[in-house]
Amino acid sequence: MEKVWAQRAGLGWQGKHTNLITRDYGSWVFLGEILLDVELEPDSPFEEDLCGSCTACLEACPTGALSEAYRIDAGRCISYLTIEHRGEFSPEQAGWLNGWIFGCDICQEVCPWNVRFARPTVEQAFTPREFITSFSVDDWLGLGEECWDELLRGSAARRARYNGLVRNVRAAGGGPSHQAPSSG
Ligand code: B12
Ligand code: SF4
Ligand code: SF4
Repeated sequence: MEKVWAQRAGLGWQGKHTNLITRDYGSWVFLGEILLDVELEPDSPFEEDLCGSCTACLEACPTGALSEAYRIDAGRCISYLTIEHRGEFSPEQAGWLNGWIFGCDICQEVCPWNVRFARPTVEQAFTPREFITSFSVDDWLGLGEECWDELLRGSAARRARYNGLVRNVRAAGGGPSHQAPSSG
């Protein structure tokens, strides 16, 4: 329950897309914990909800996973489907990918807190590997398991496994392509 603990530790609030949003960086942050055997003075919980009347994420989600504010239907979320789902997609699920082959950031791309405050990381380990940004659908589909193993060594993207990635590319390649919103 990292989002709940982060809110209690004063880092921010859970937005209507359910991710934790910080005032300073928006929601494109990872959450982590350090376990200590030292007594610390706790910070105050973050008590505000700064979503206000905005509903941009709810409107932008293409699958209906955010049909209700602050609640996610994980089974309809592209992130779940492309990373965690095992086995083939049903025809309905295959039509939901919107061009994404690993994870989905649509609800966070449209969030005004990210549009205004998100900053690229300076952490080298988080920068995308070059081939990922230049691969075409055919490159992905032509990638054998050995190459996949080599190229994605040490990457979180391995979580989808080789078969899952190929399944995702097939389904996403056939669907409408994703367009990032223009900034501002
Ligand atoms: C399971 C999981 C998923 C699932 C479900 C997502 C979800 N929103 O629940 C799937 C696979 C869909 C997913 C997707 C993504 N995830 Co994820 N995921 C997790 C994980 C491993 C566990 C979350 C969880 O289920 N916790 C347990 C439940 C019980 O907690 P909870 O949902 O917060 O619910 C509590 C309250 O919110 C409240 N509550 C919840 N529902 C309701 C309903 C009612 C009626 C009420 C009263 C209360 C209530 O009560 C609960 C108990 O206090 C966390 C890491 C972690 N260990 O916490 C990352 C985590 C949440 N994921 C993260 C990320 C980055 C993503 C993606 C952006 C990845 C991507 N690019 O594709 C997407 C975003 C999708 C989205 N819109 O949320 C980050 C979020 C960072 C942030 N700023 O918040 C986390 C924290 C990982 C990390 N360490 O950085 N994820
Ligand atoms: S990550 Fe994508 S599919 Fe999941 S809730 Fe956000 S916009 Fe919807
Ligand atoms: S898009 Fe709007 S409603 Fe959704 S989390 Fe961001 S501020 Fe909140």
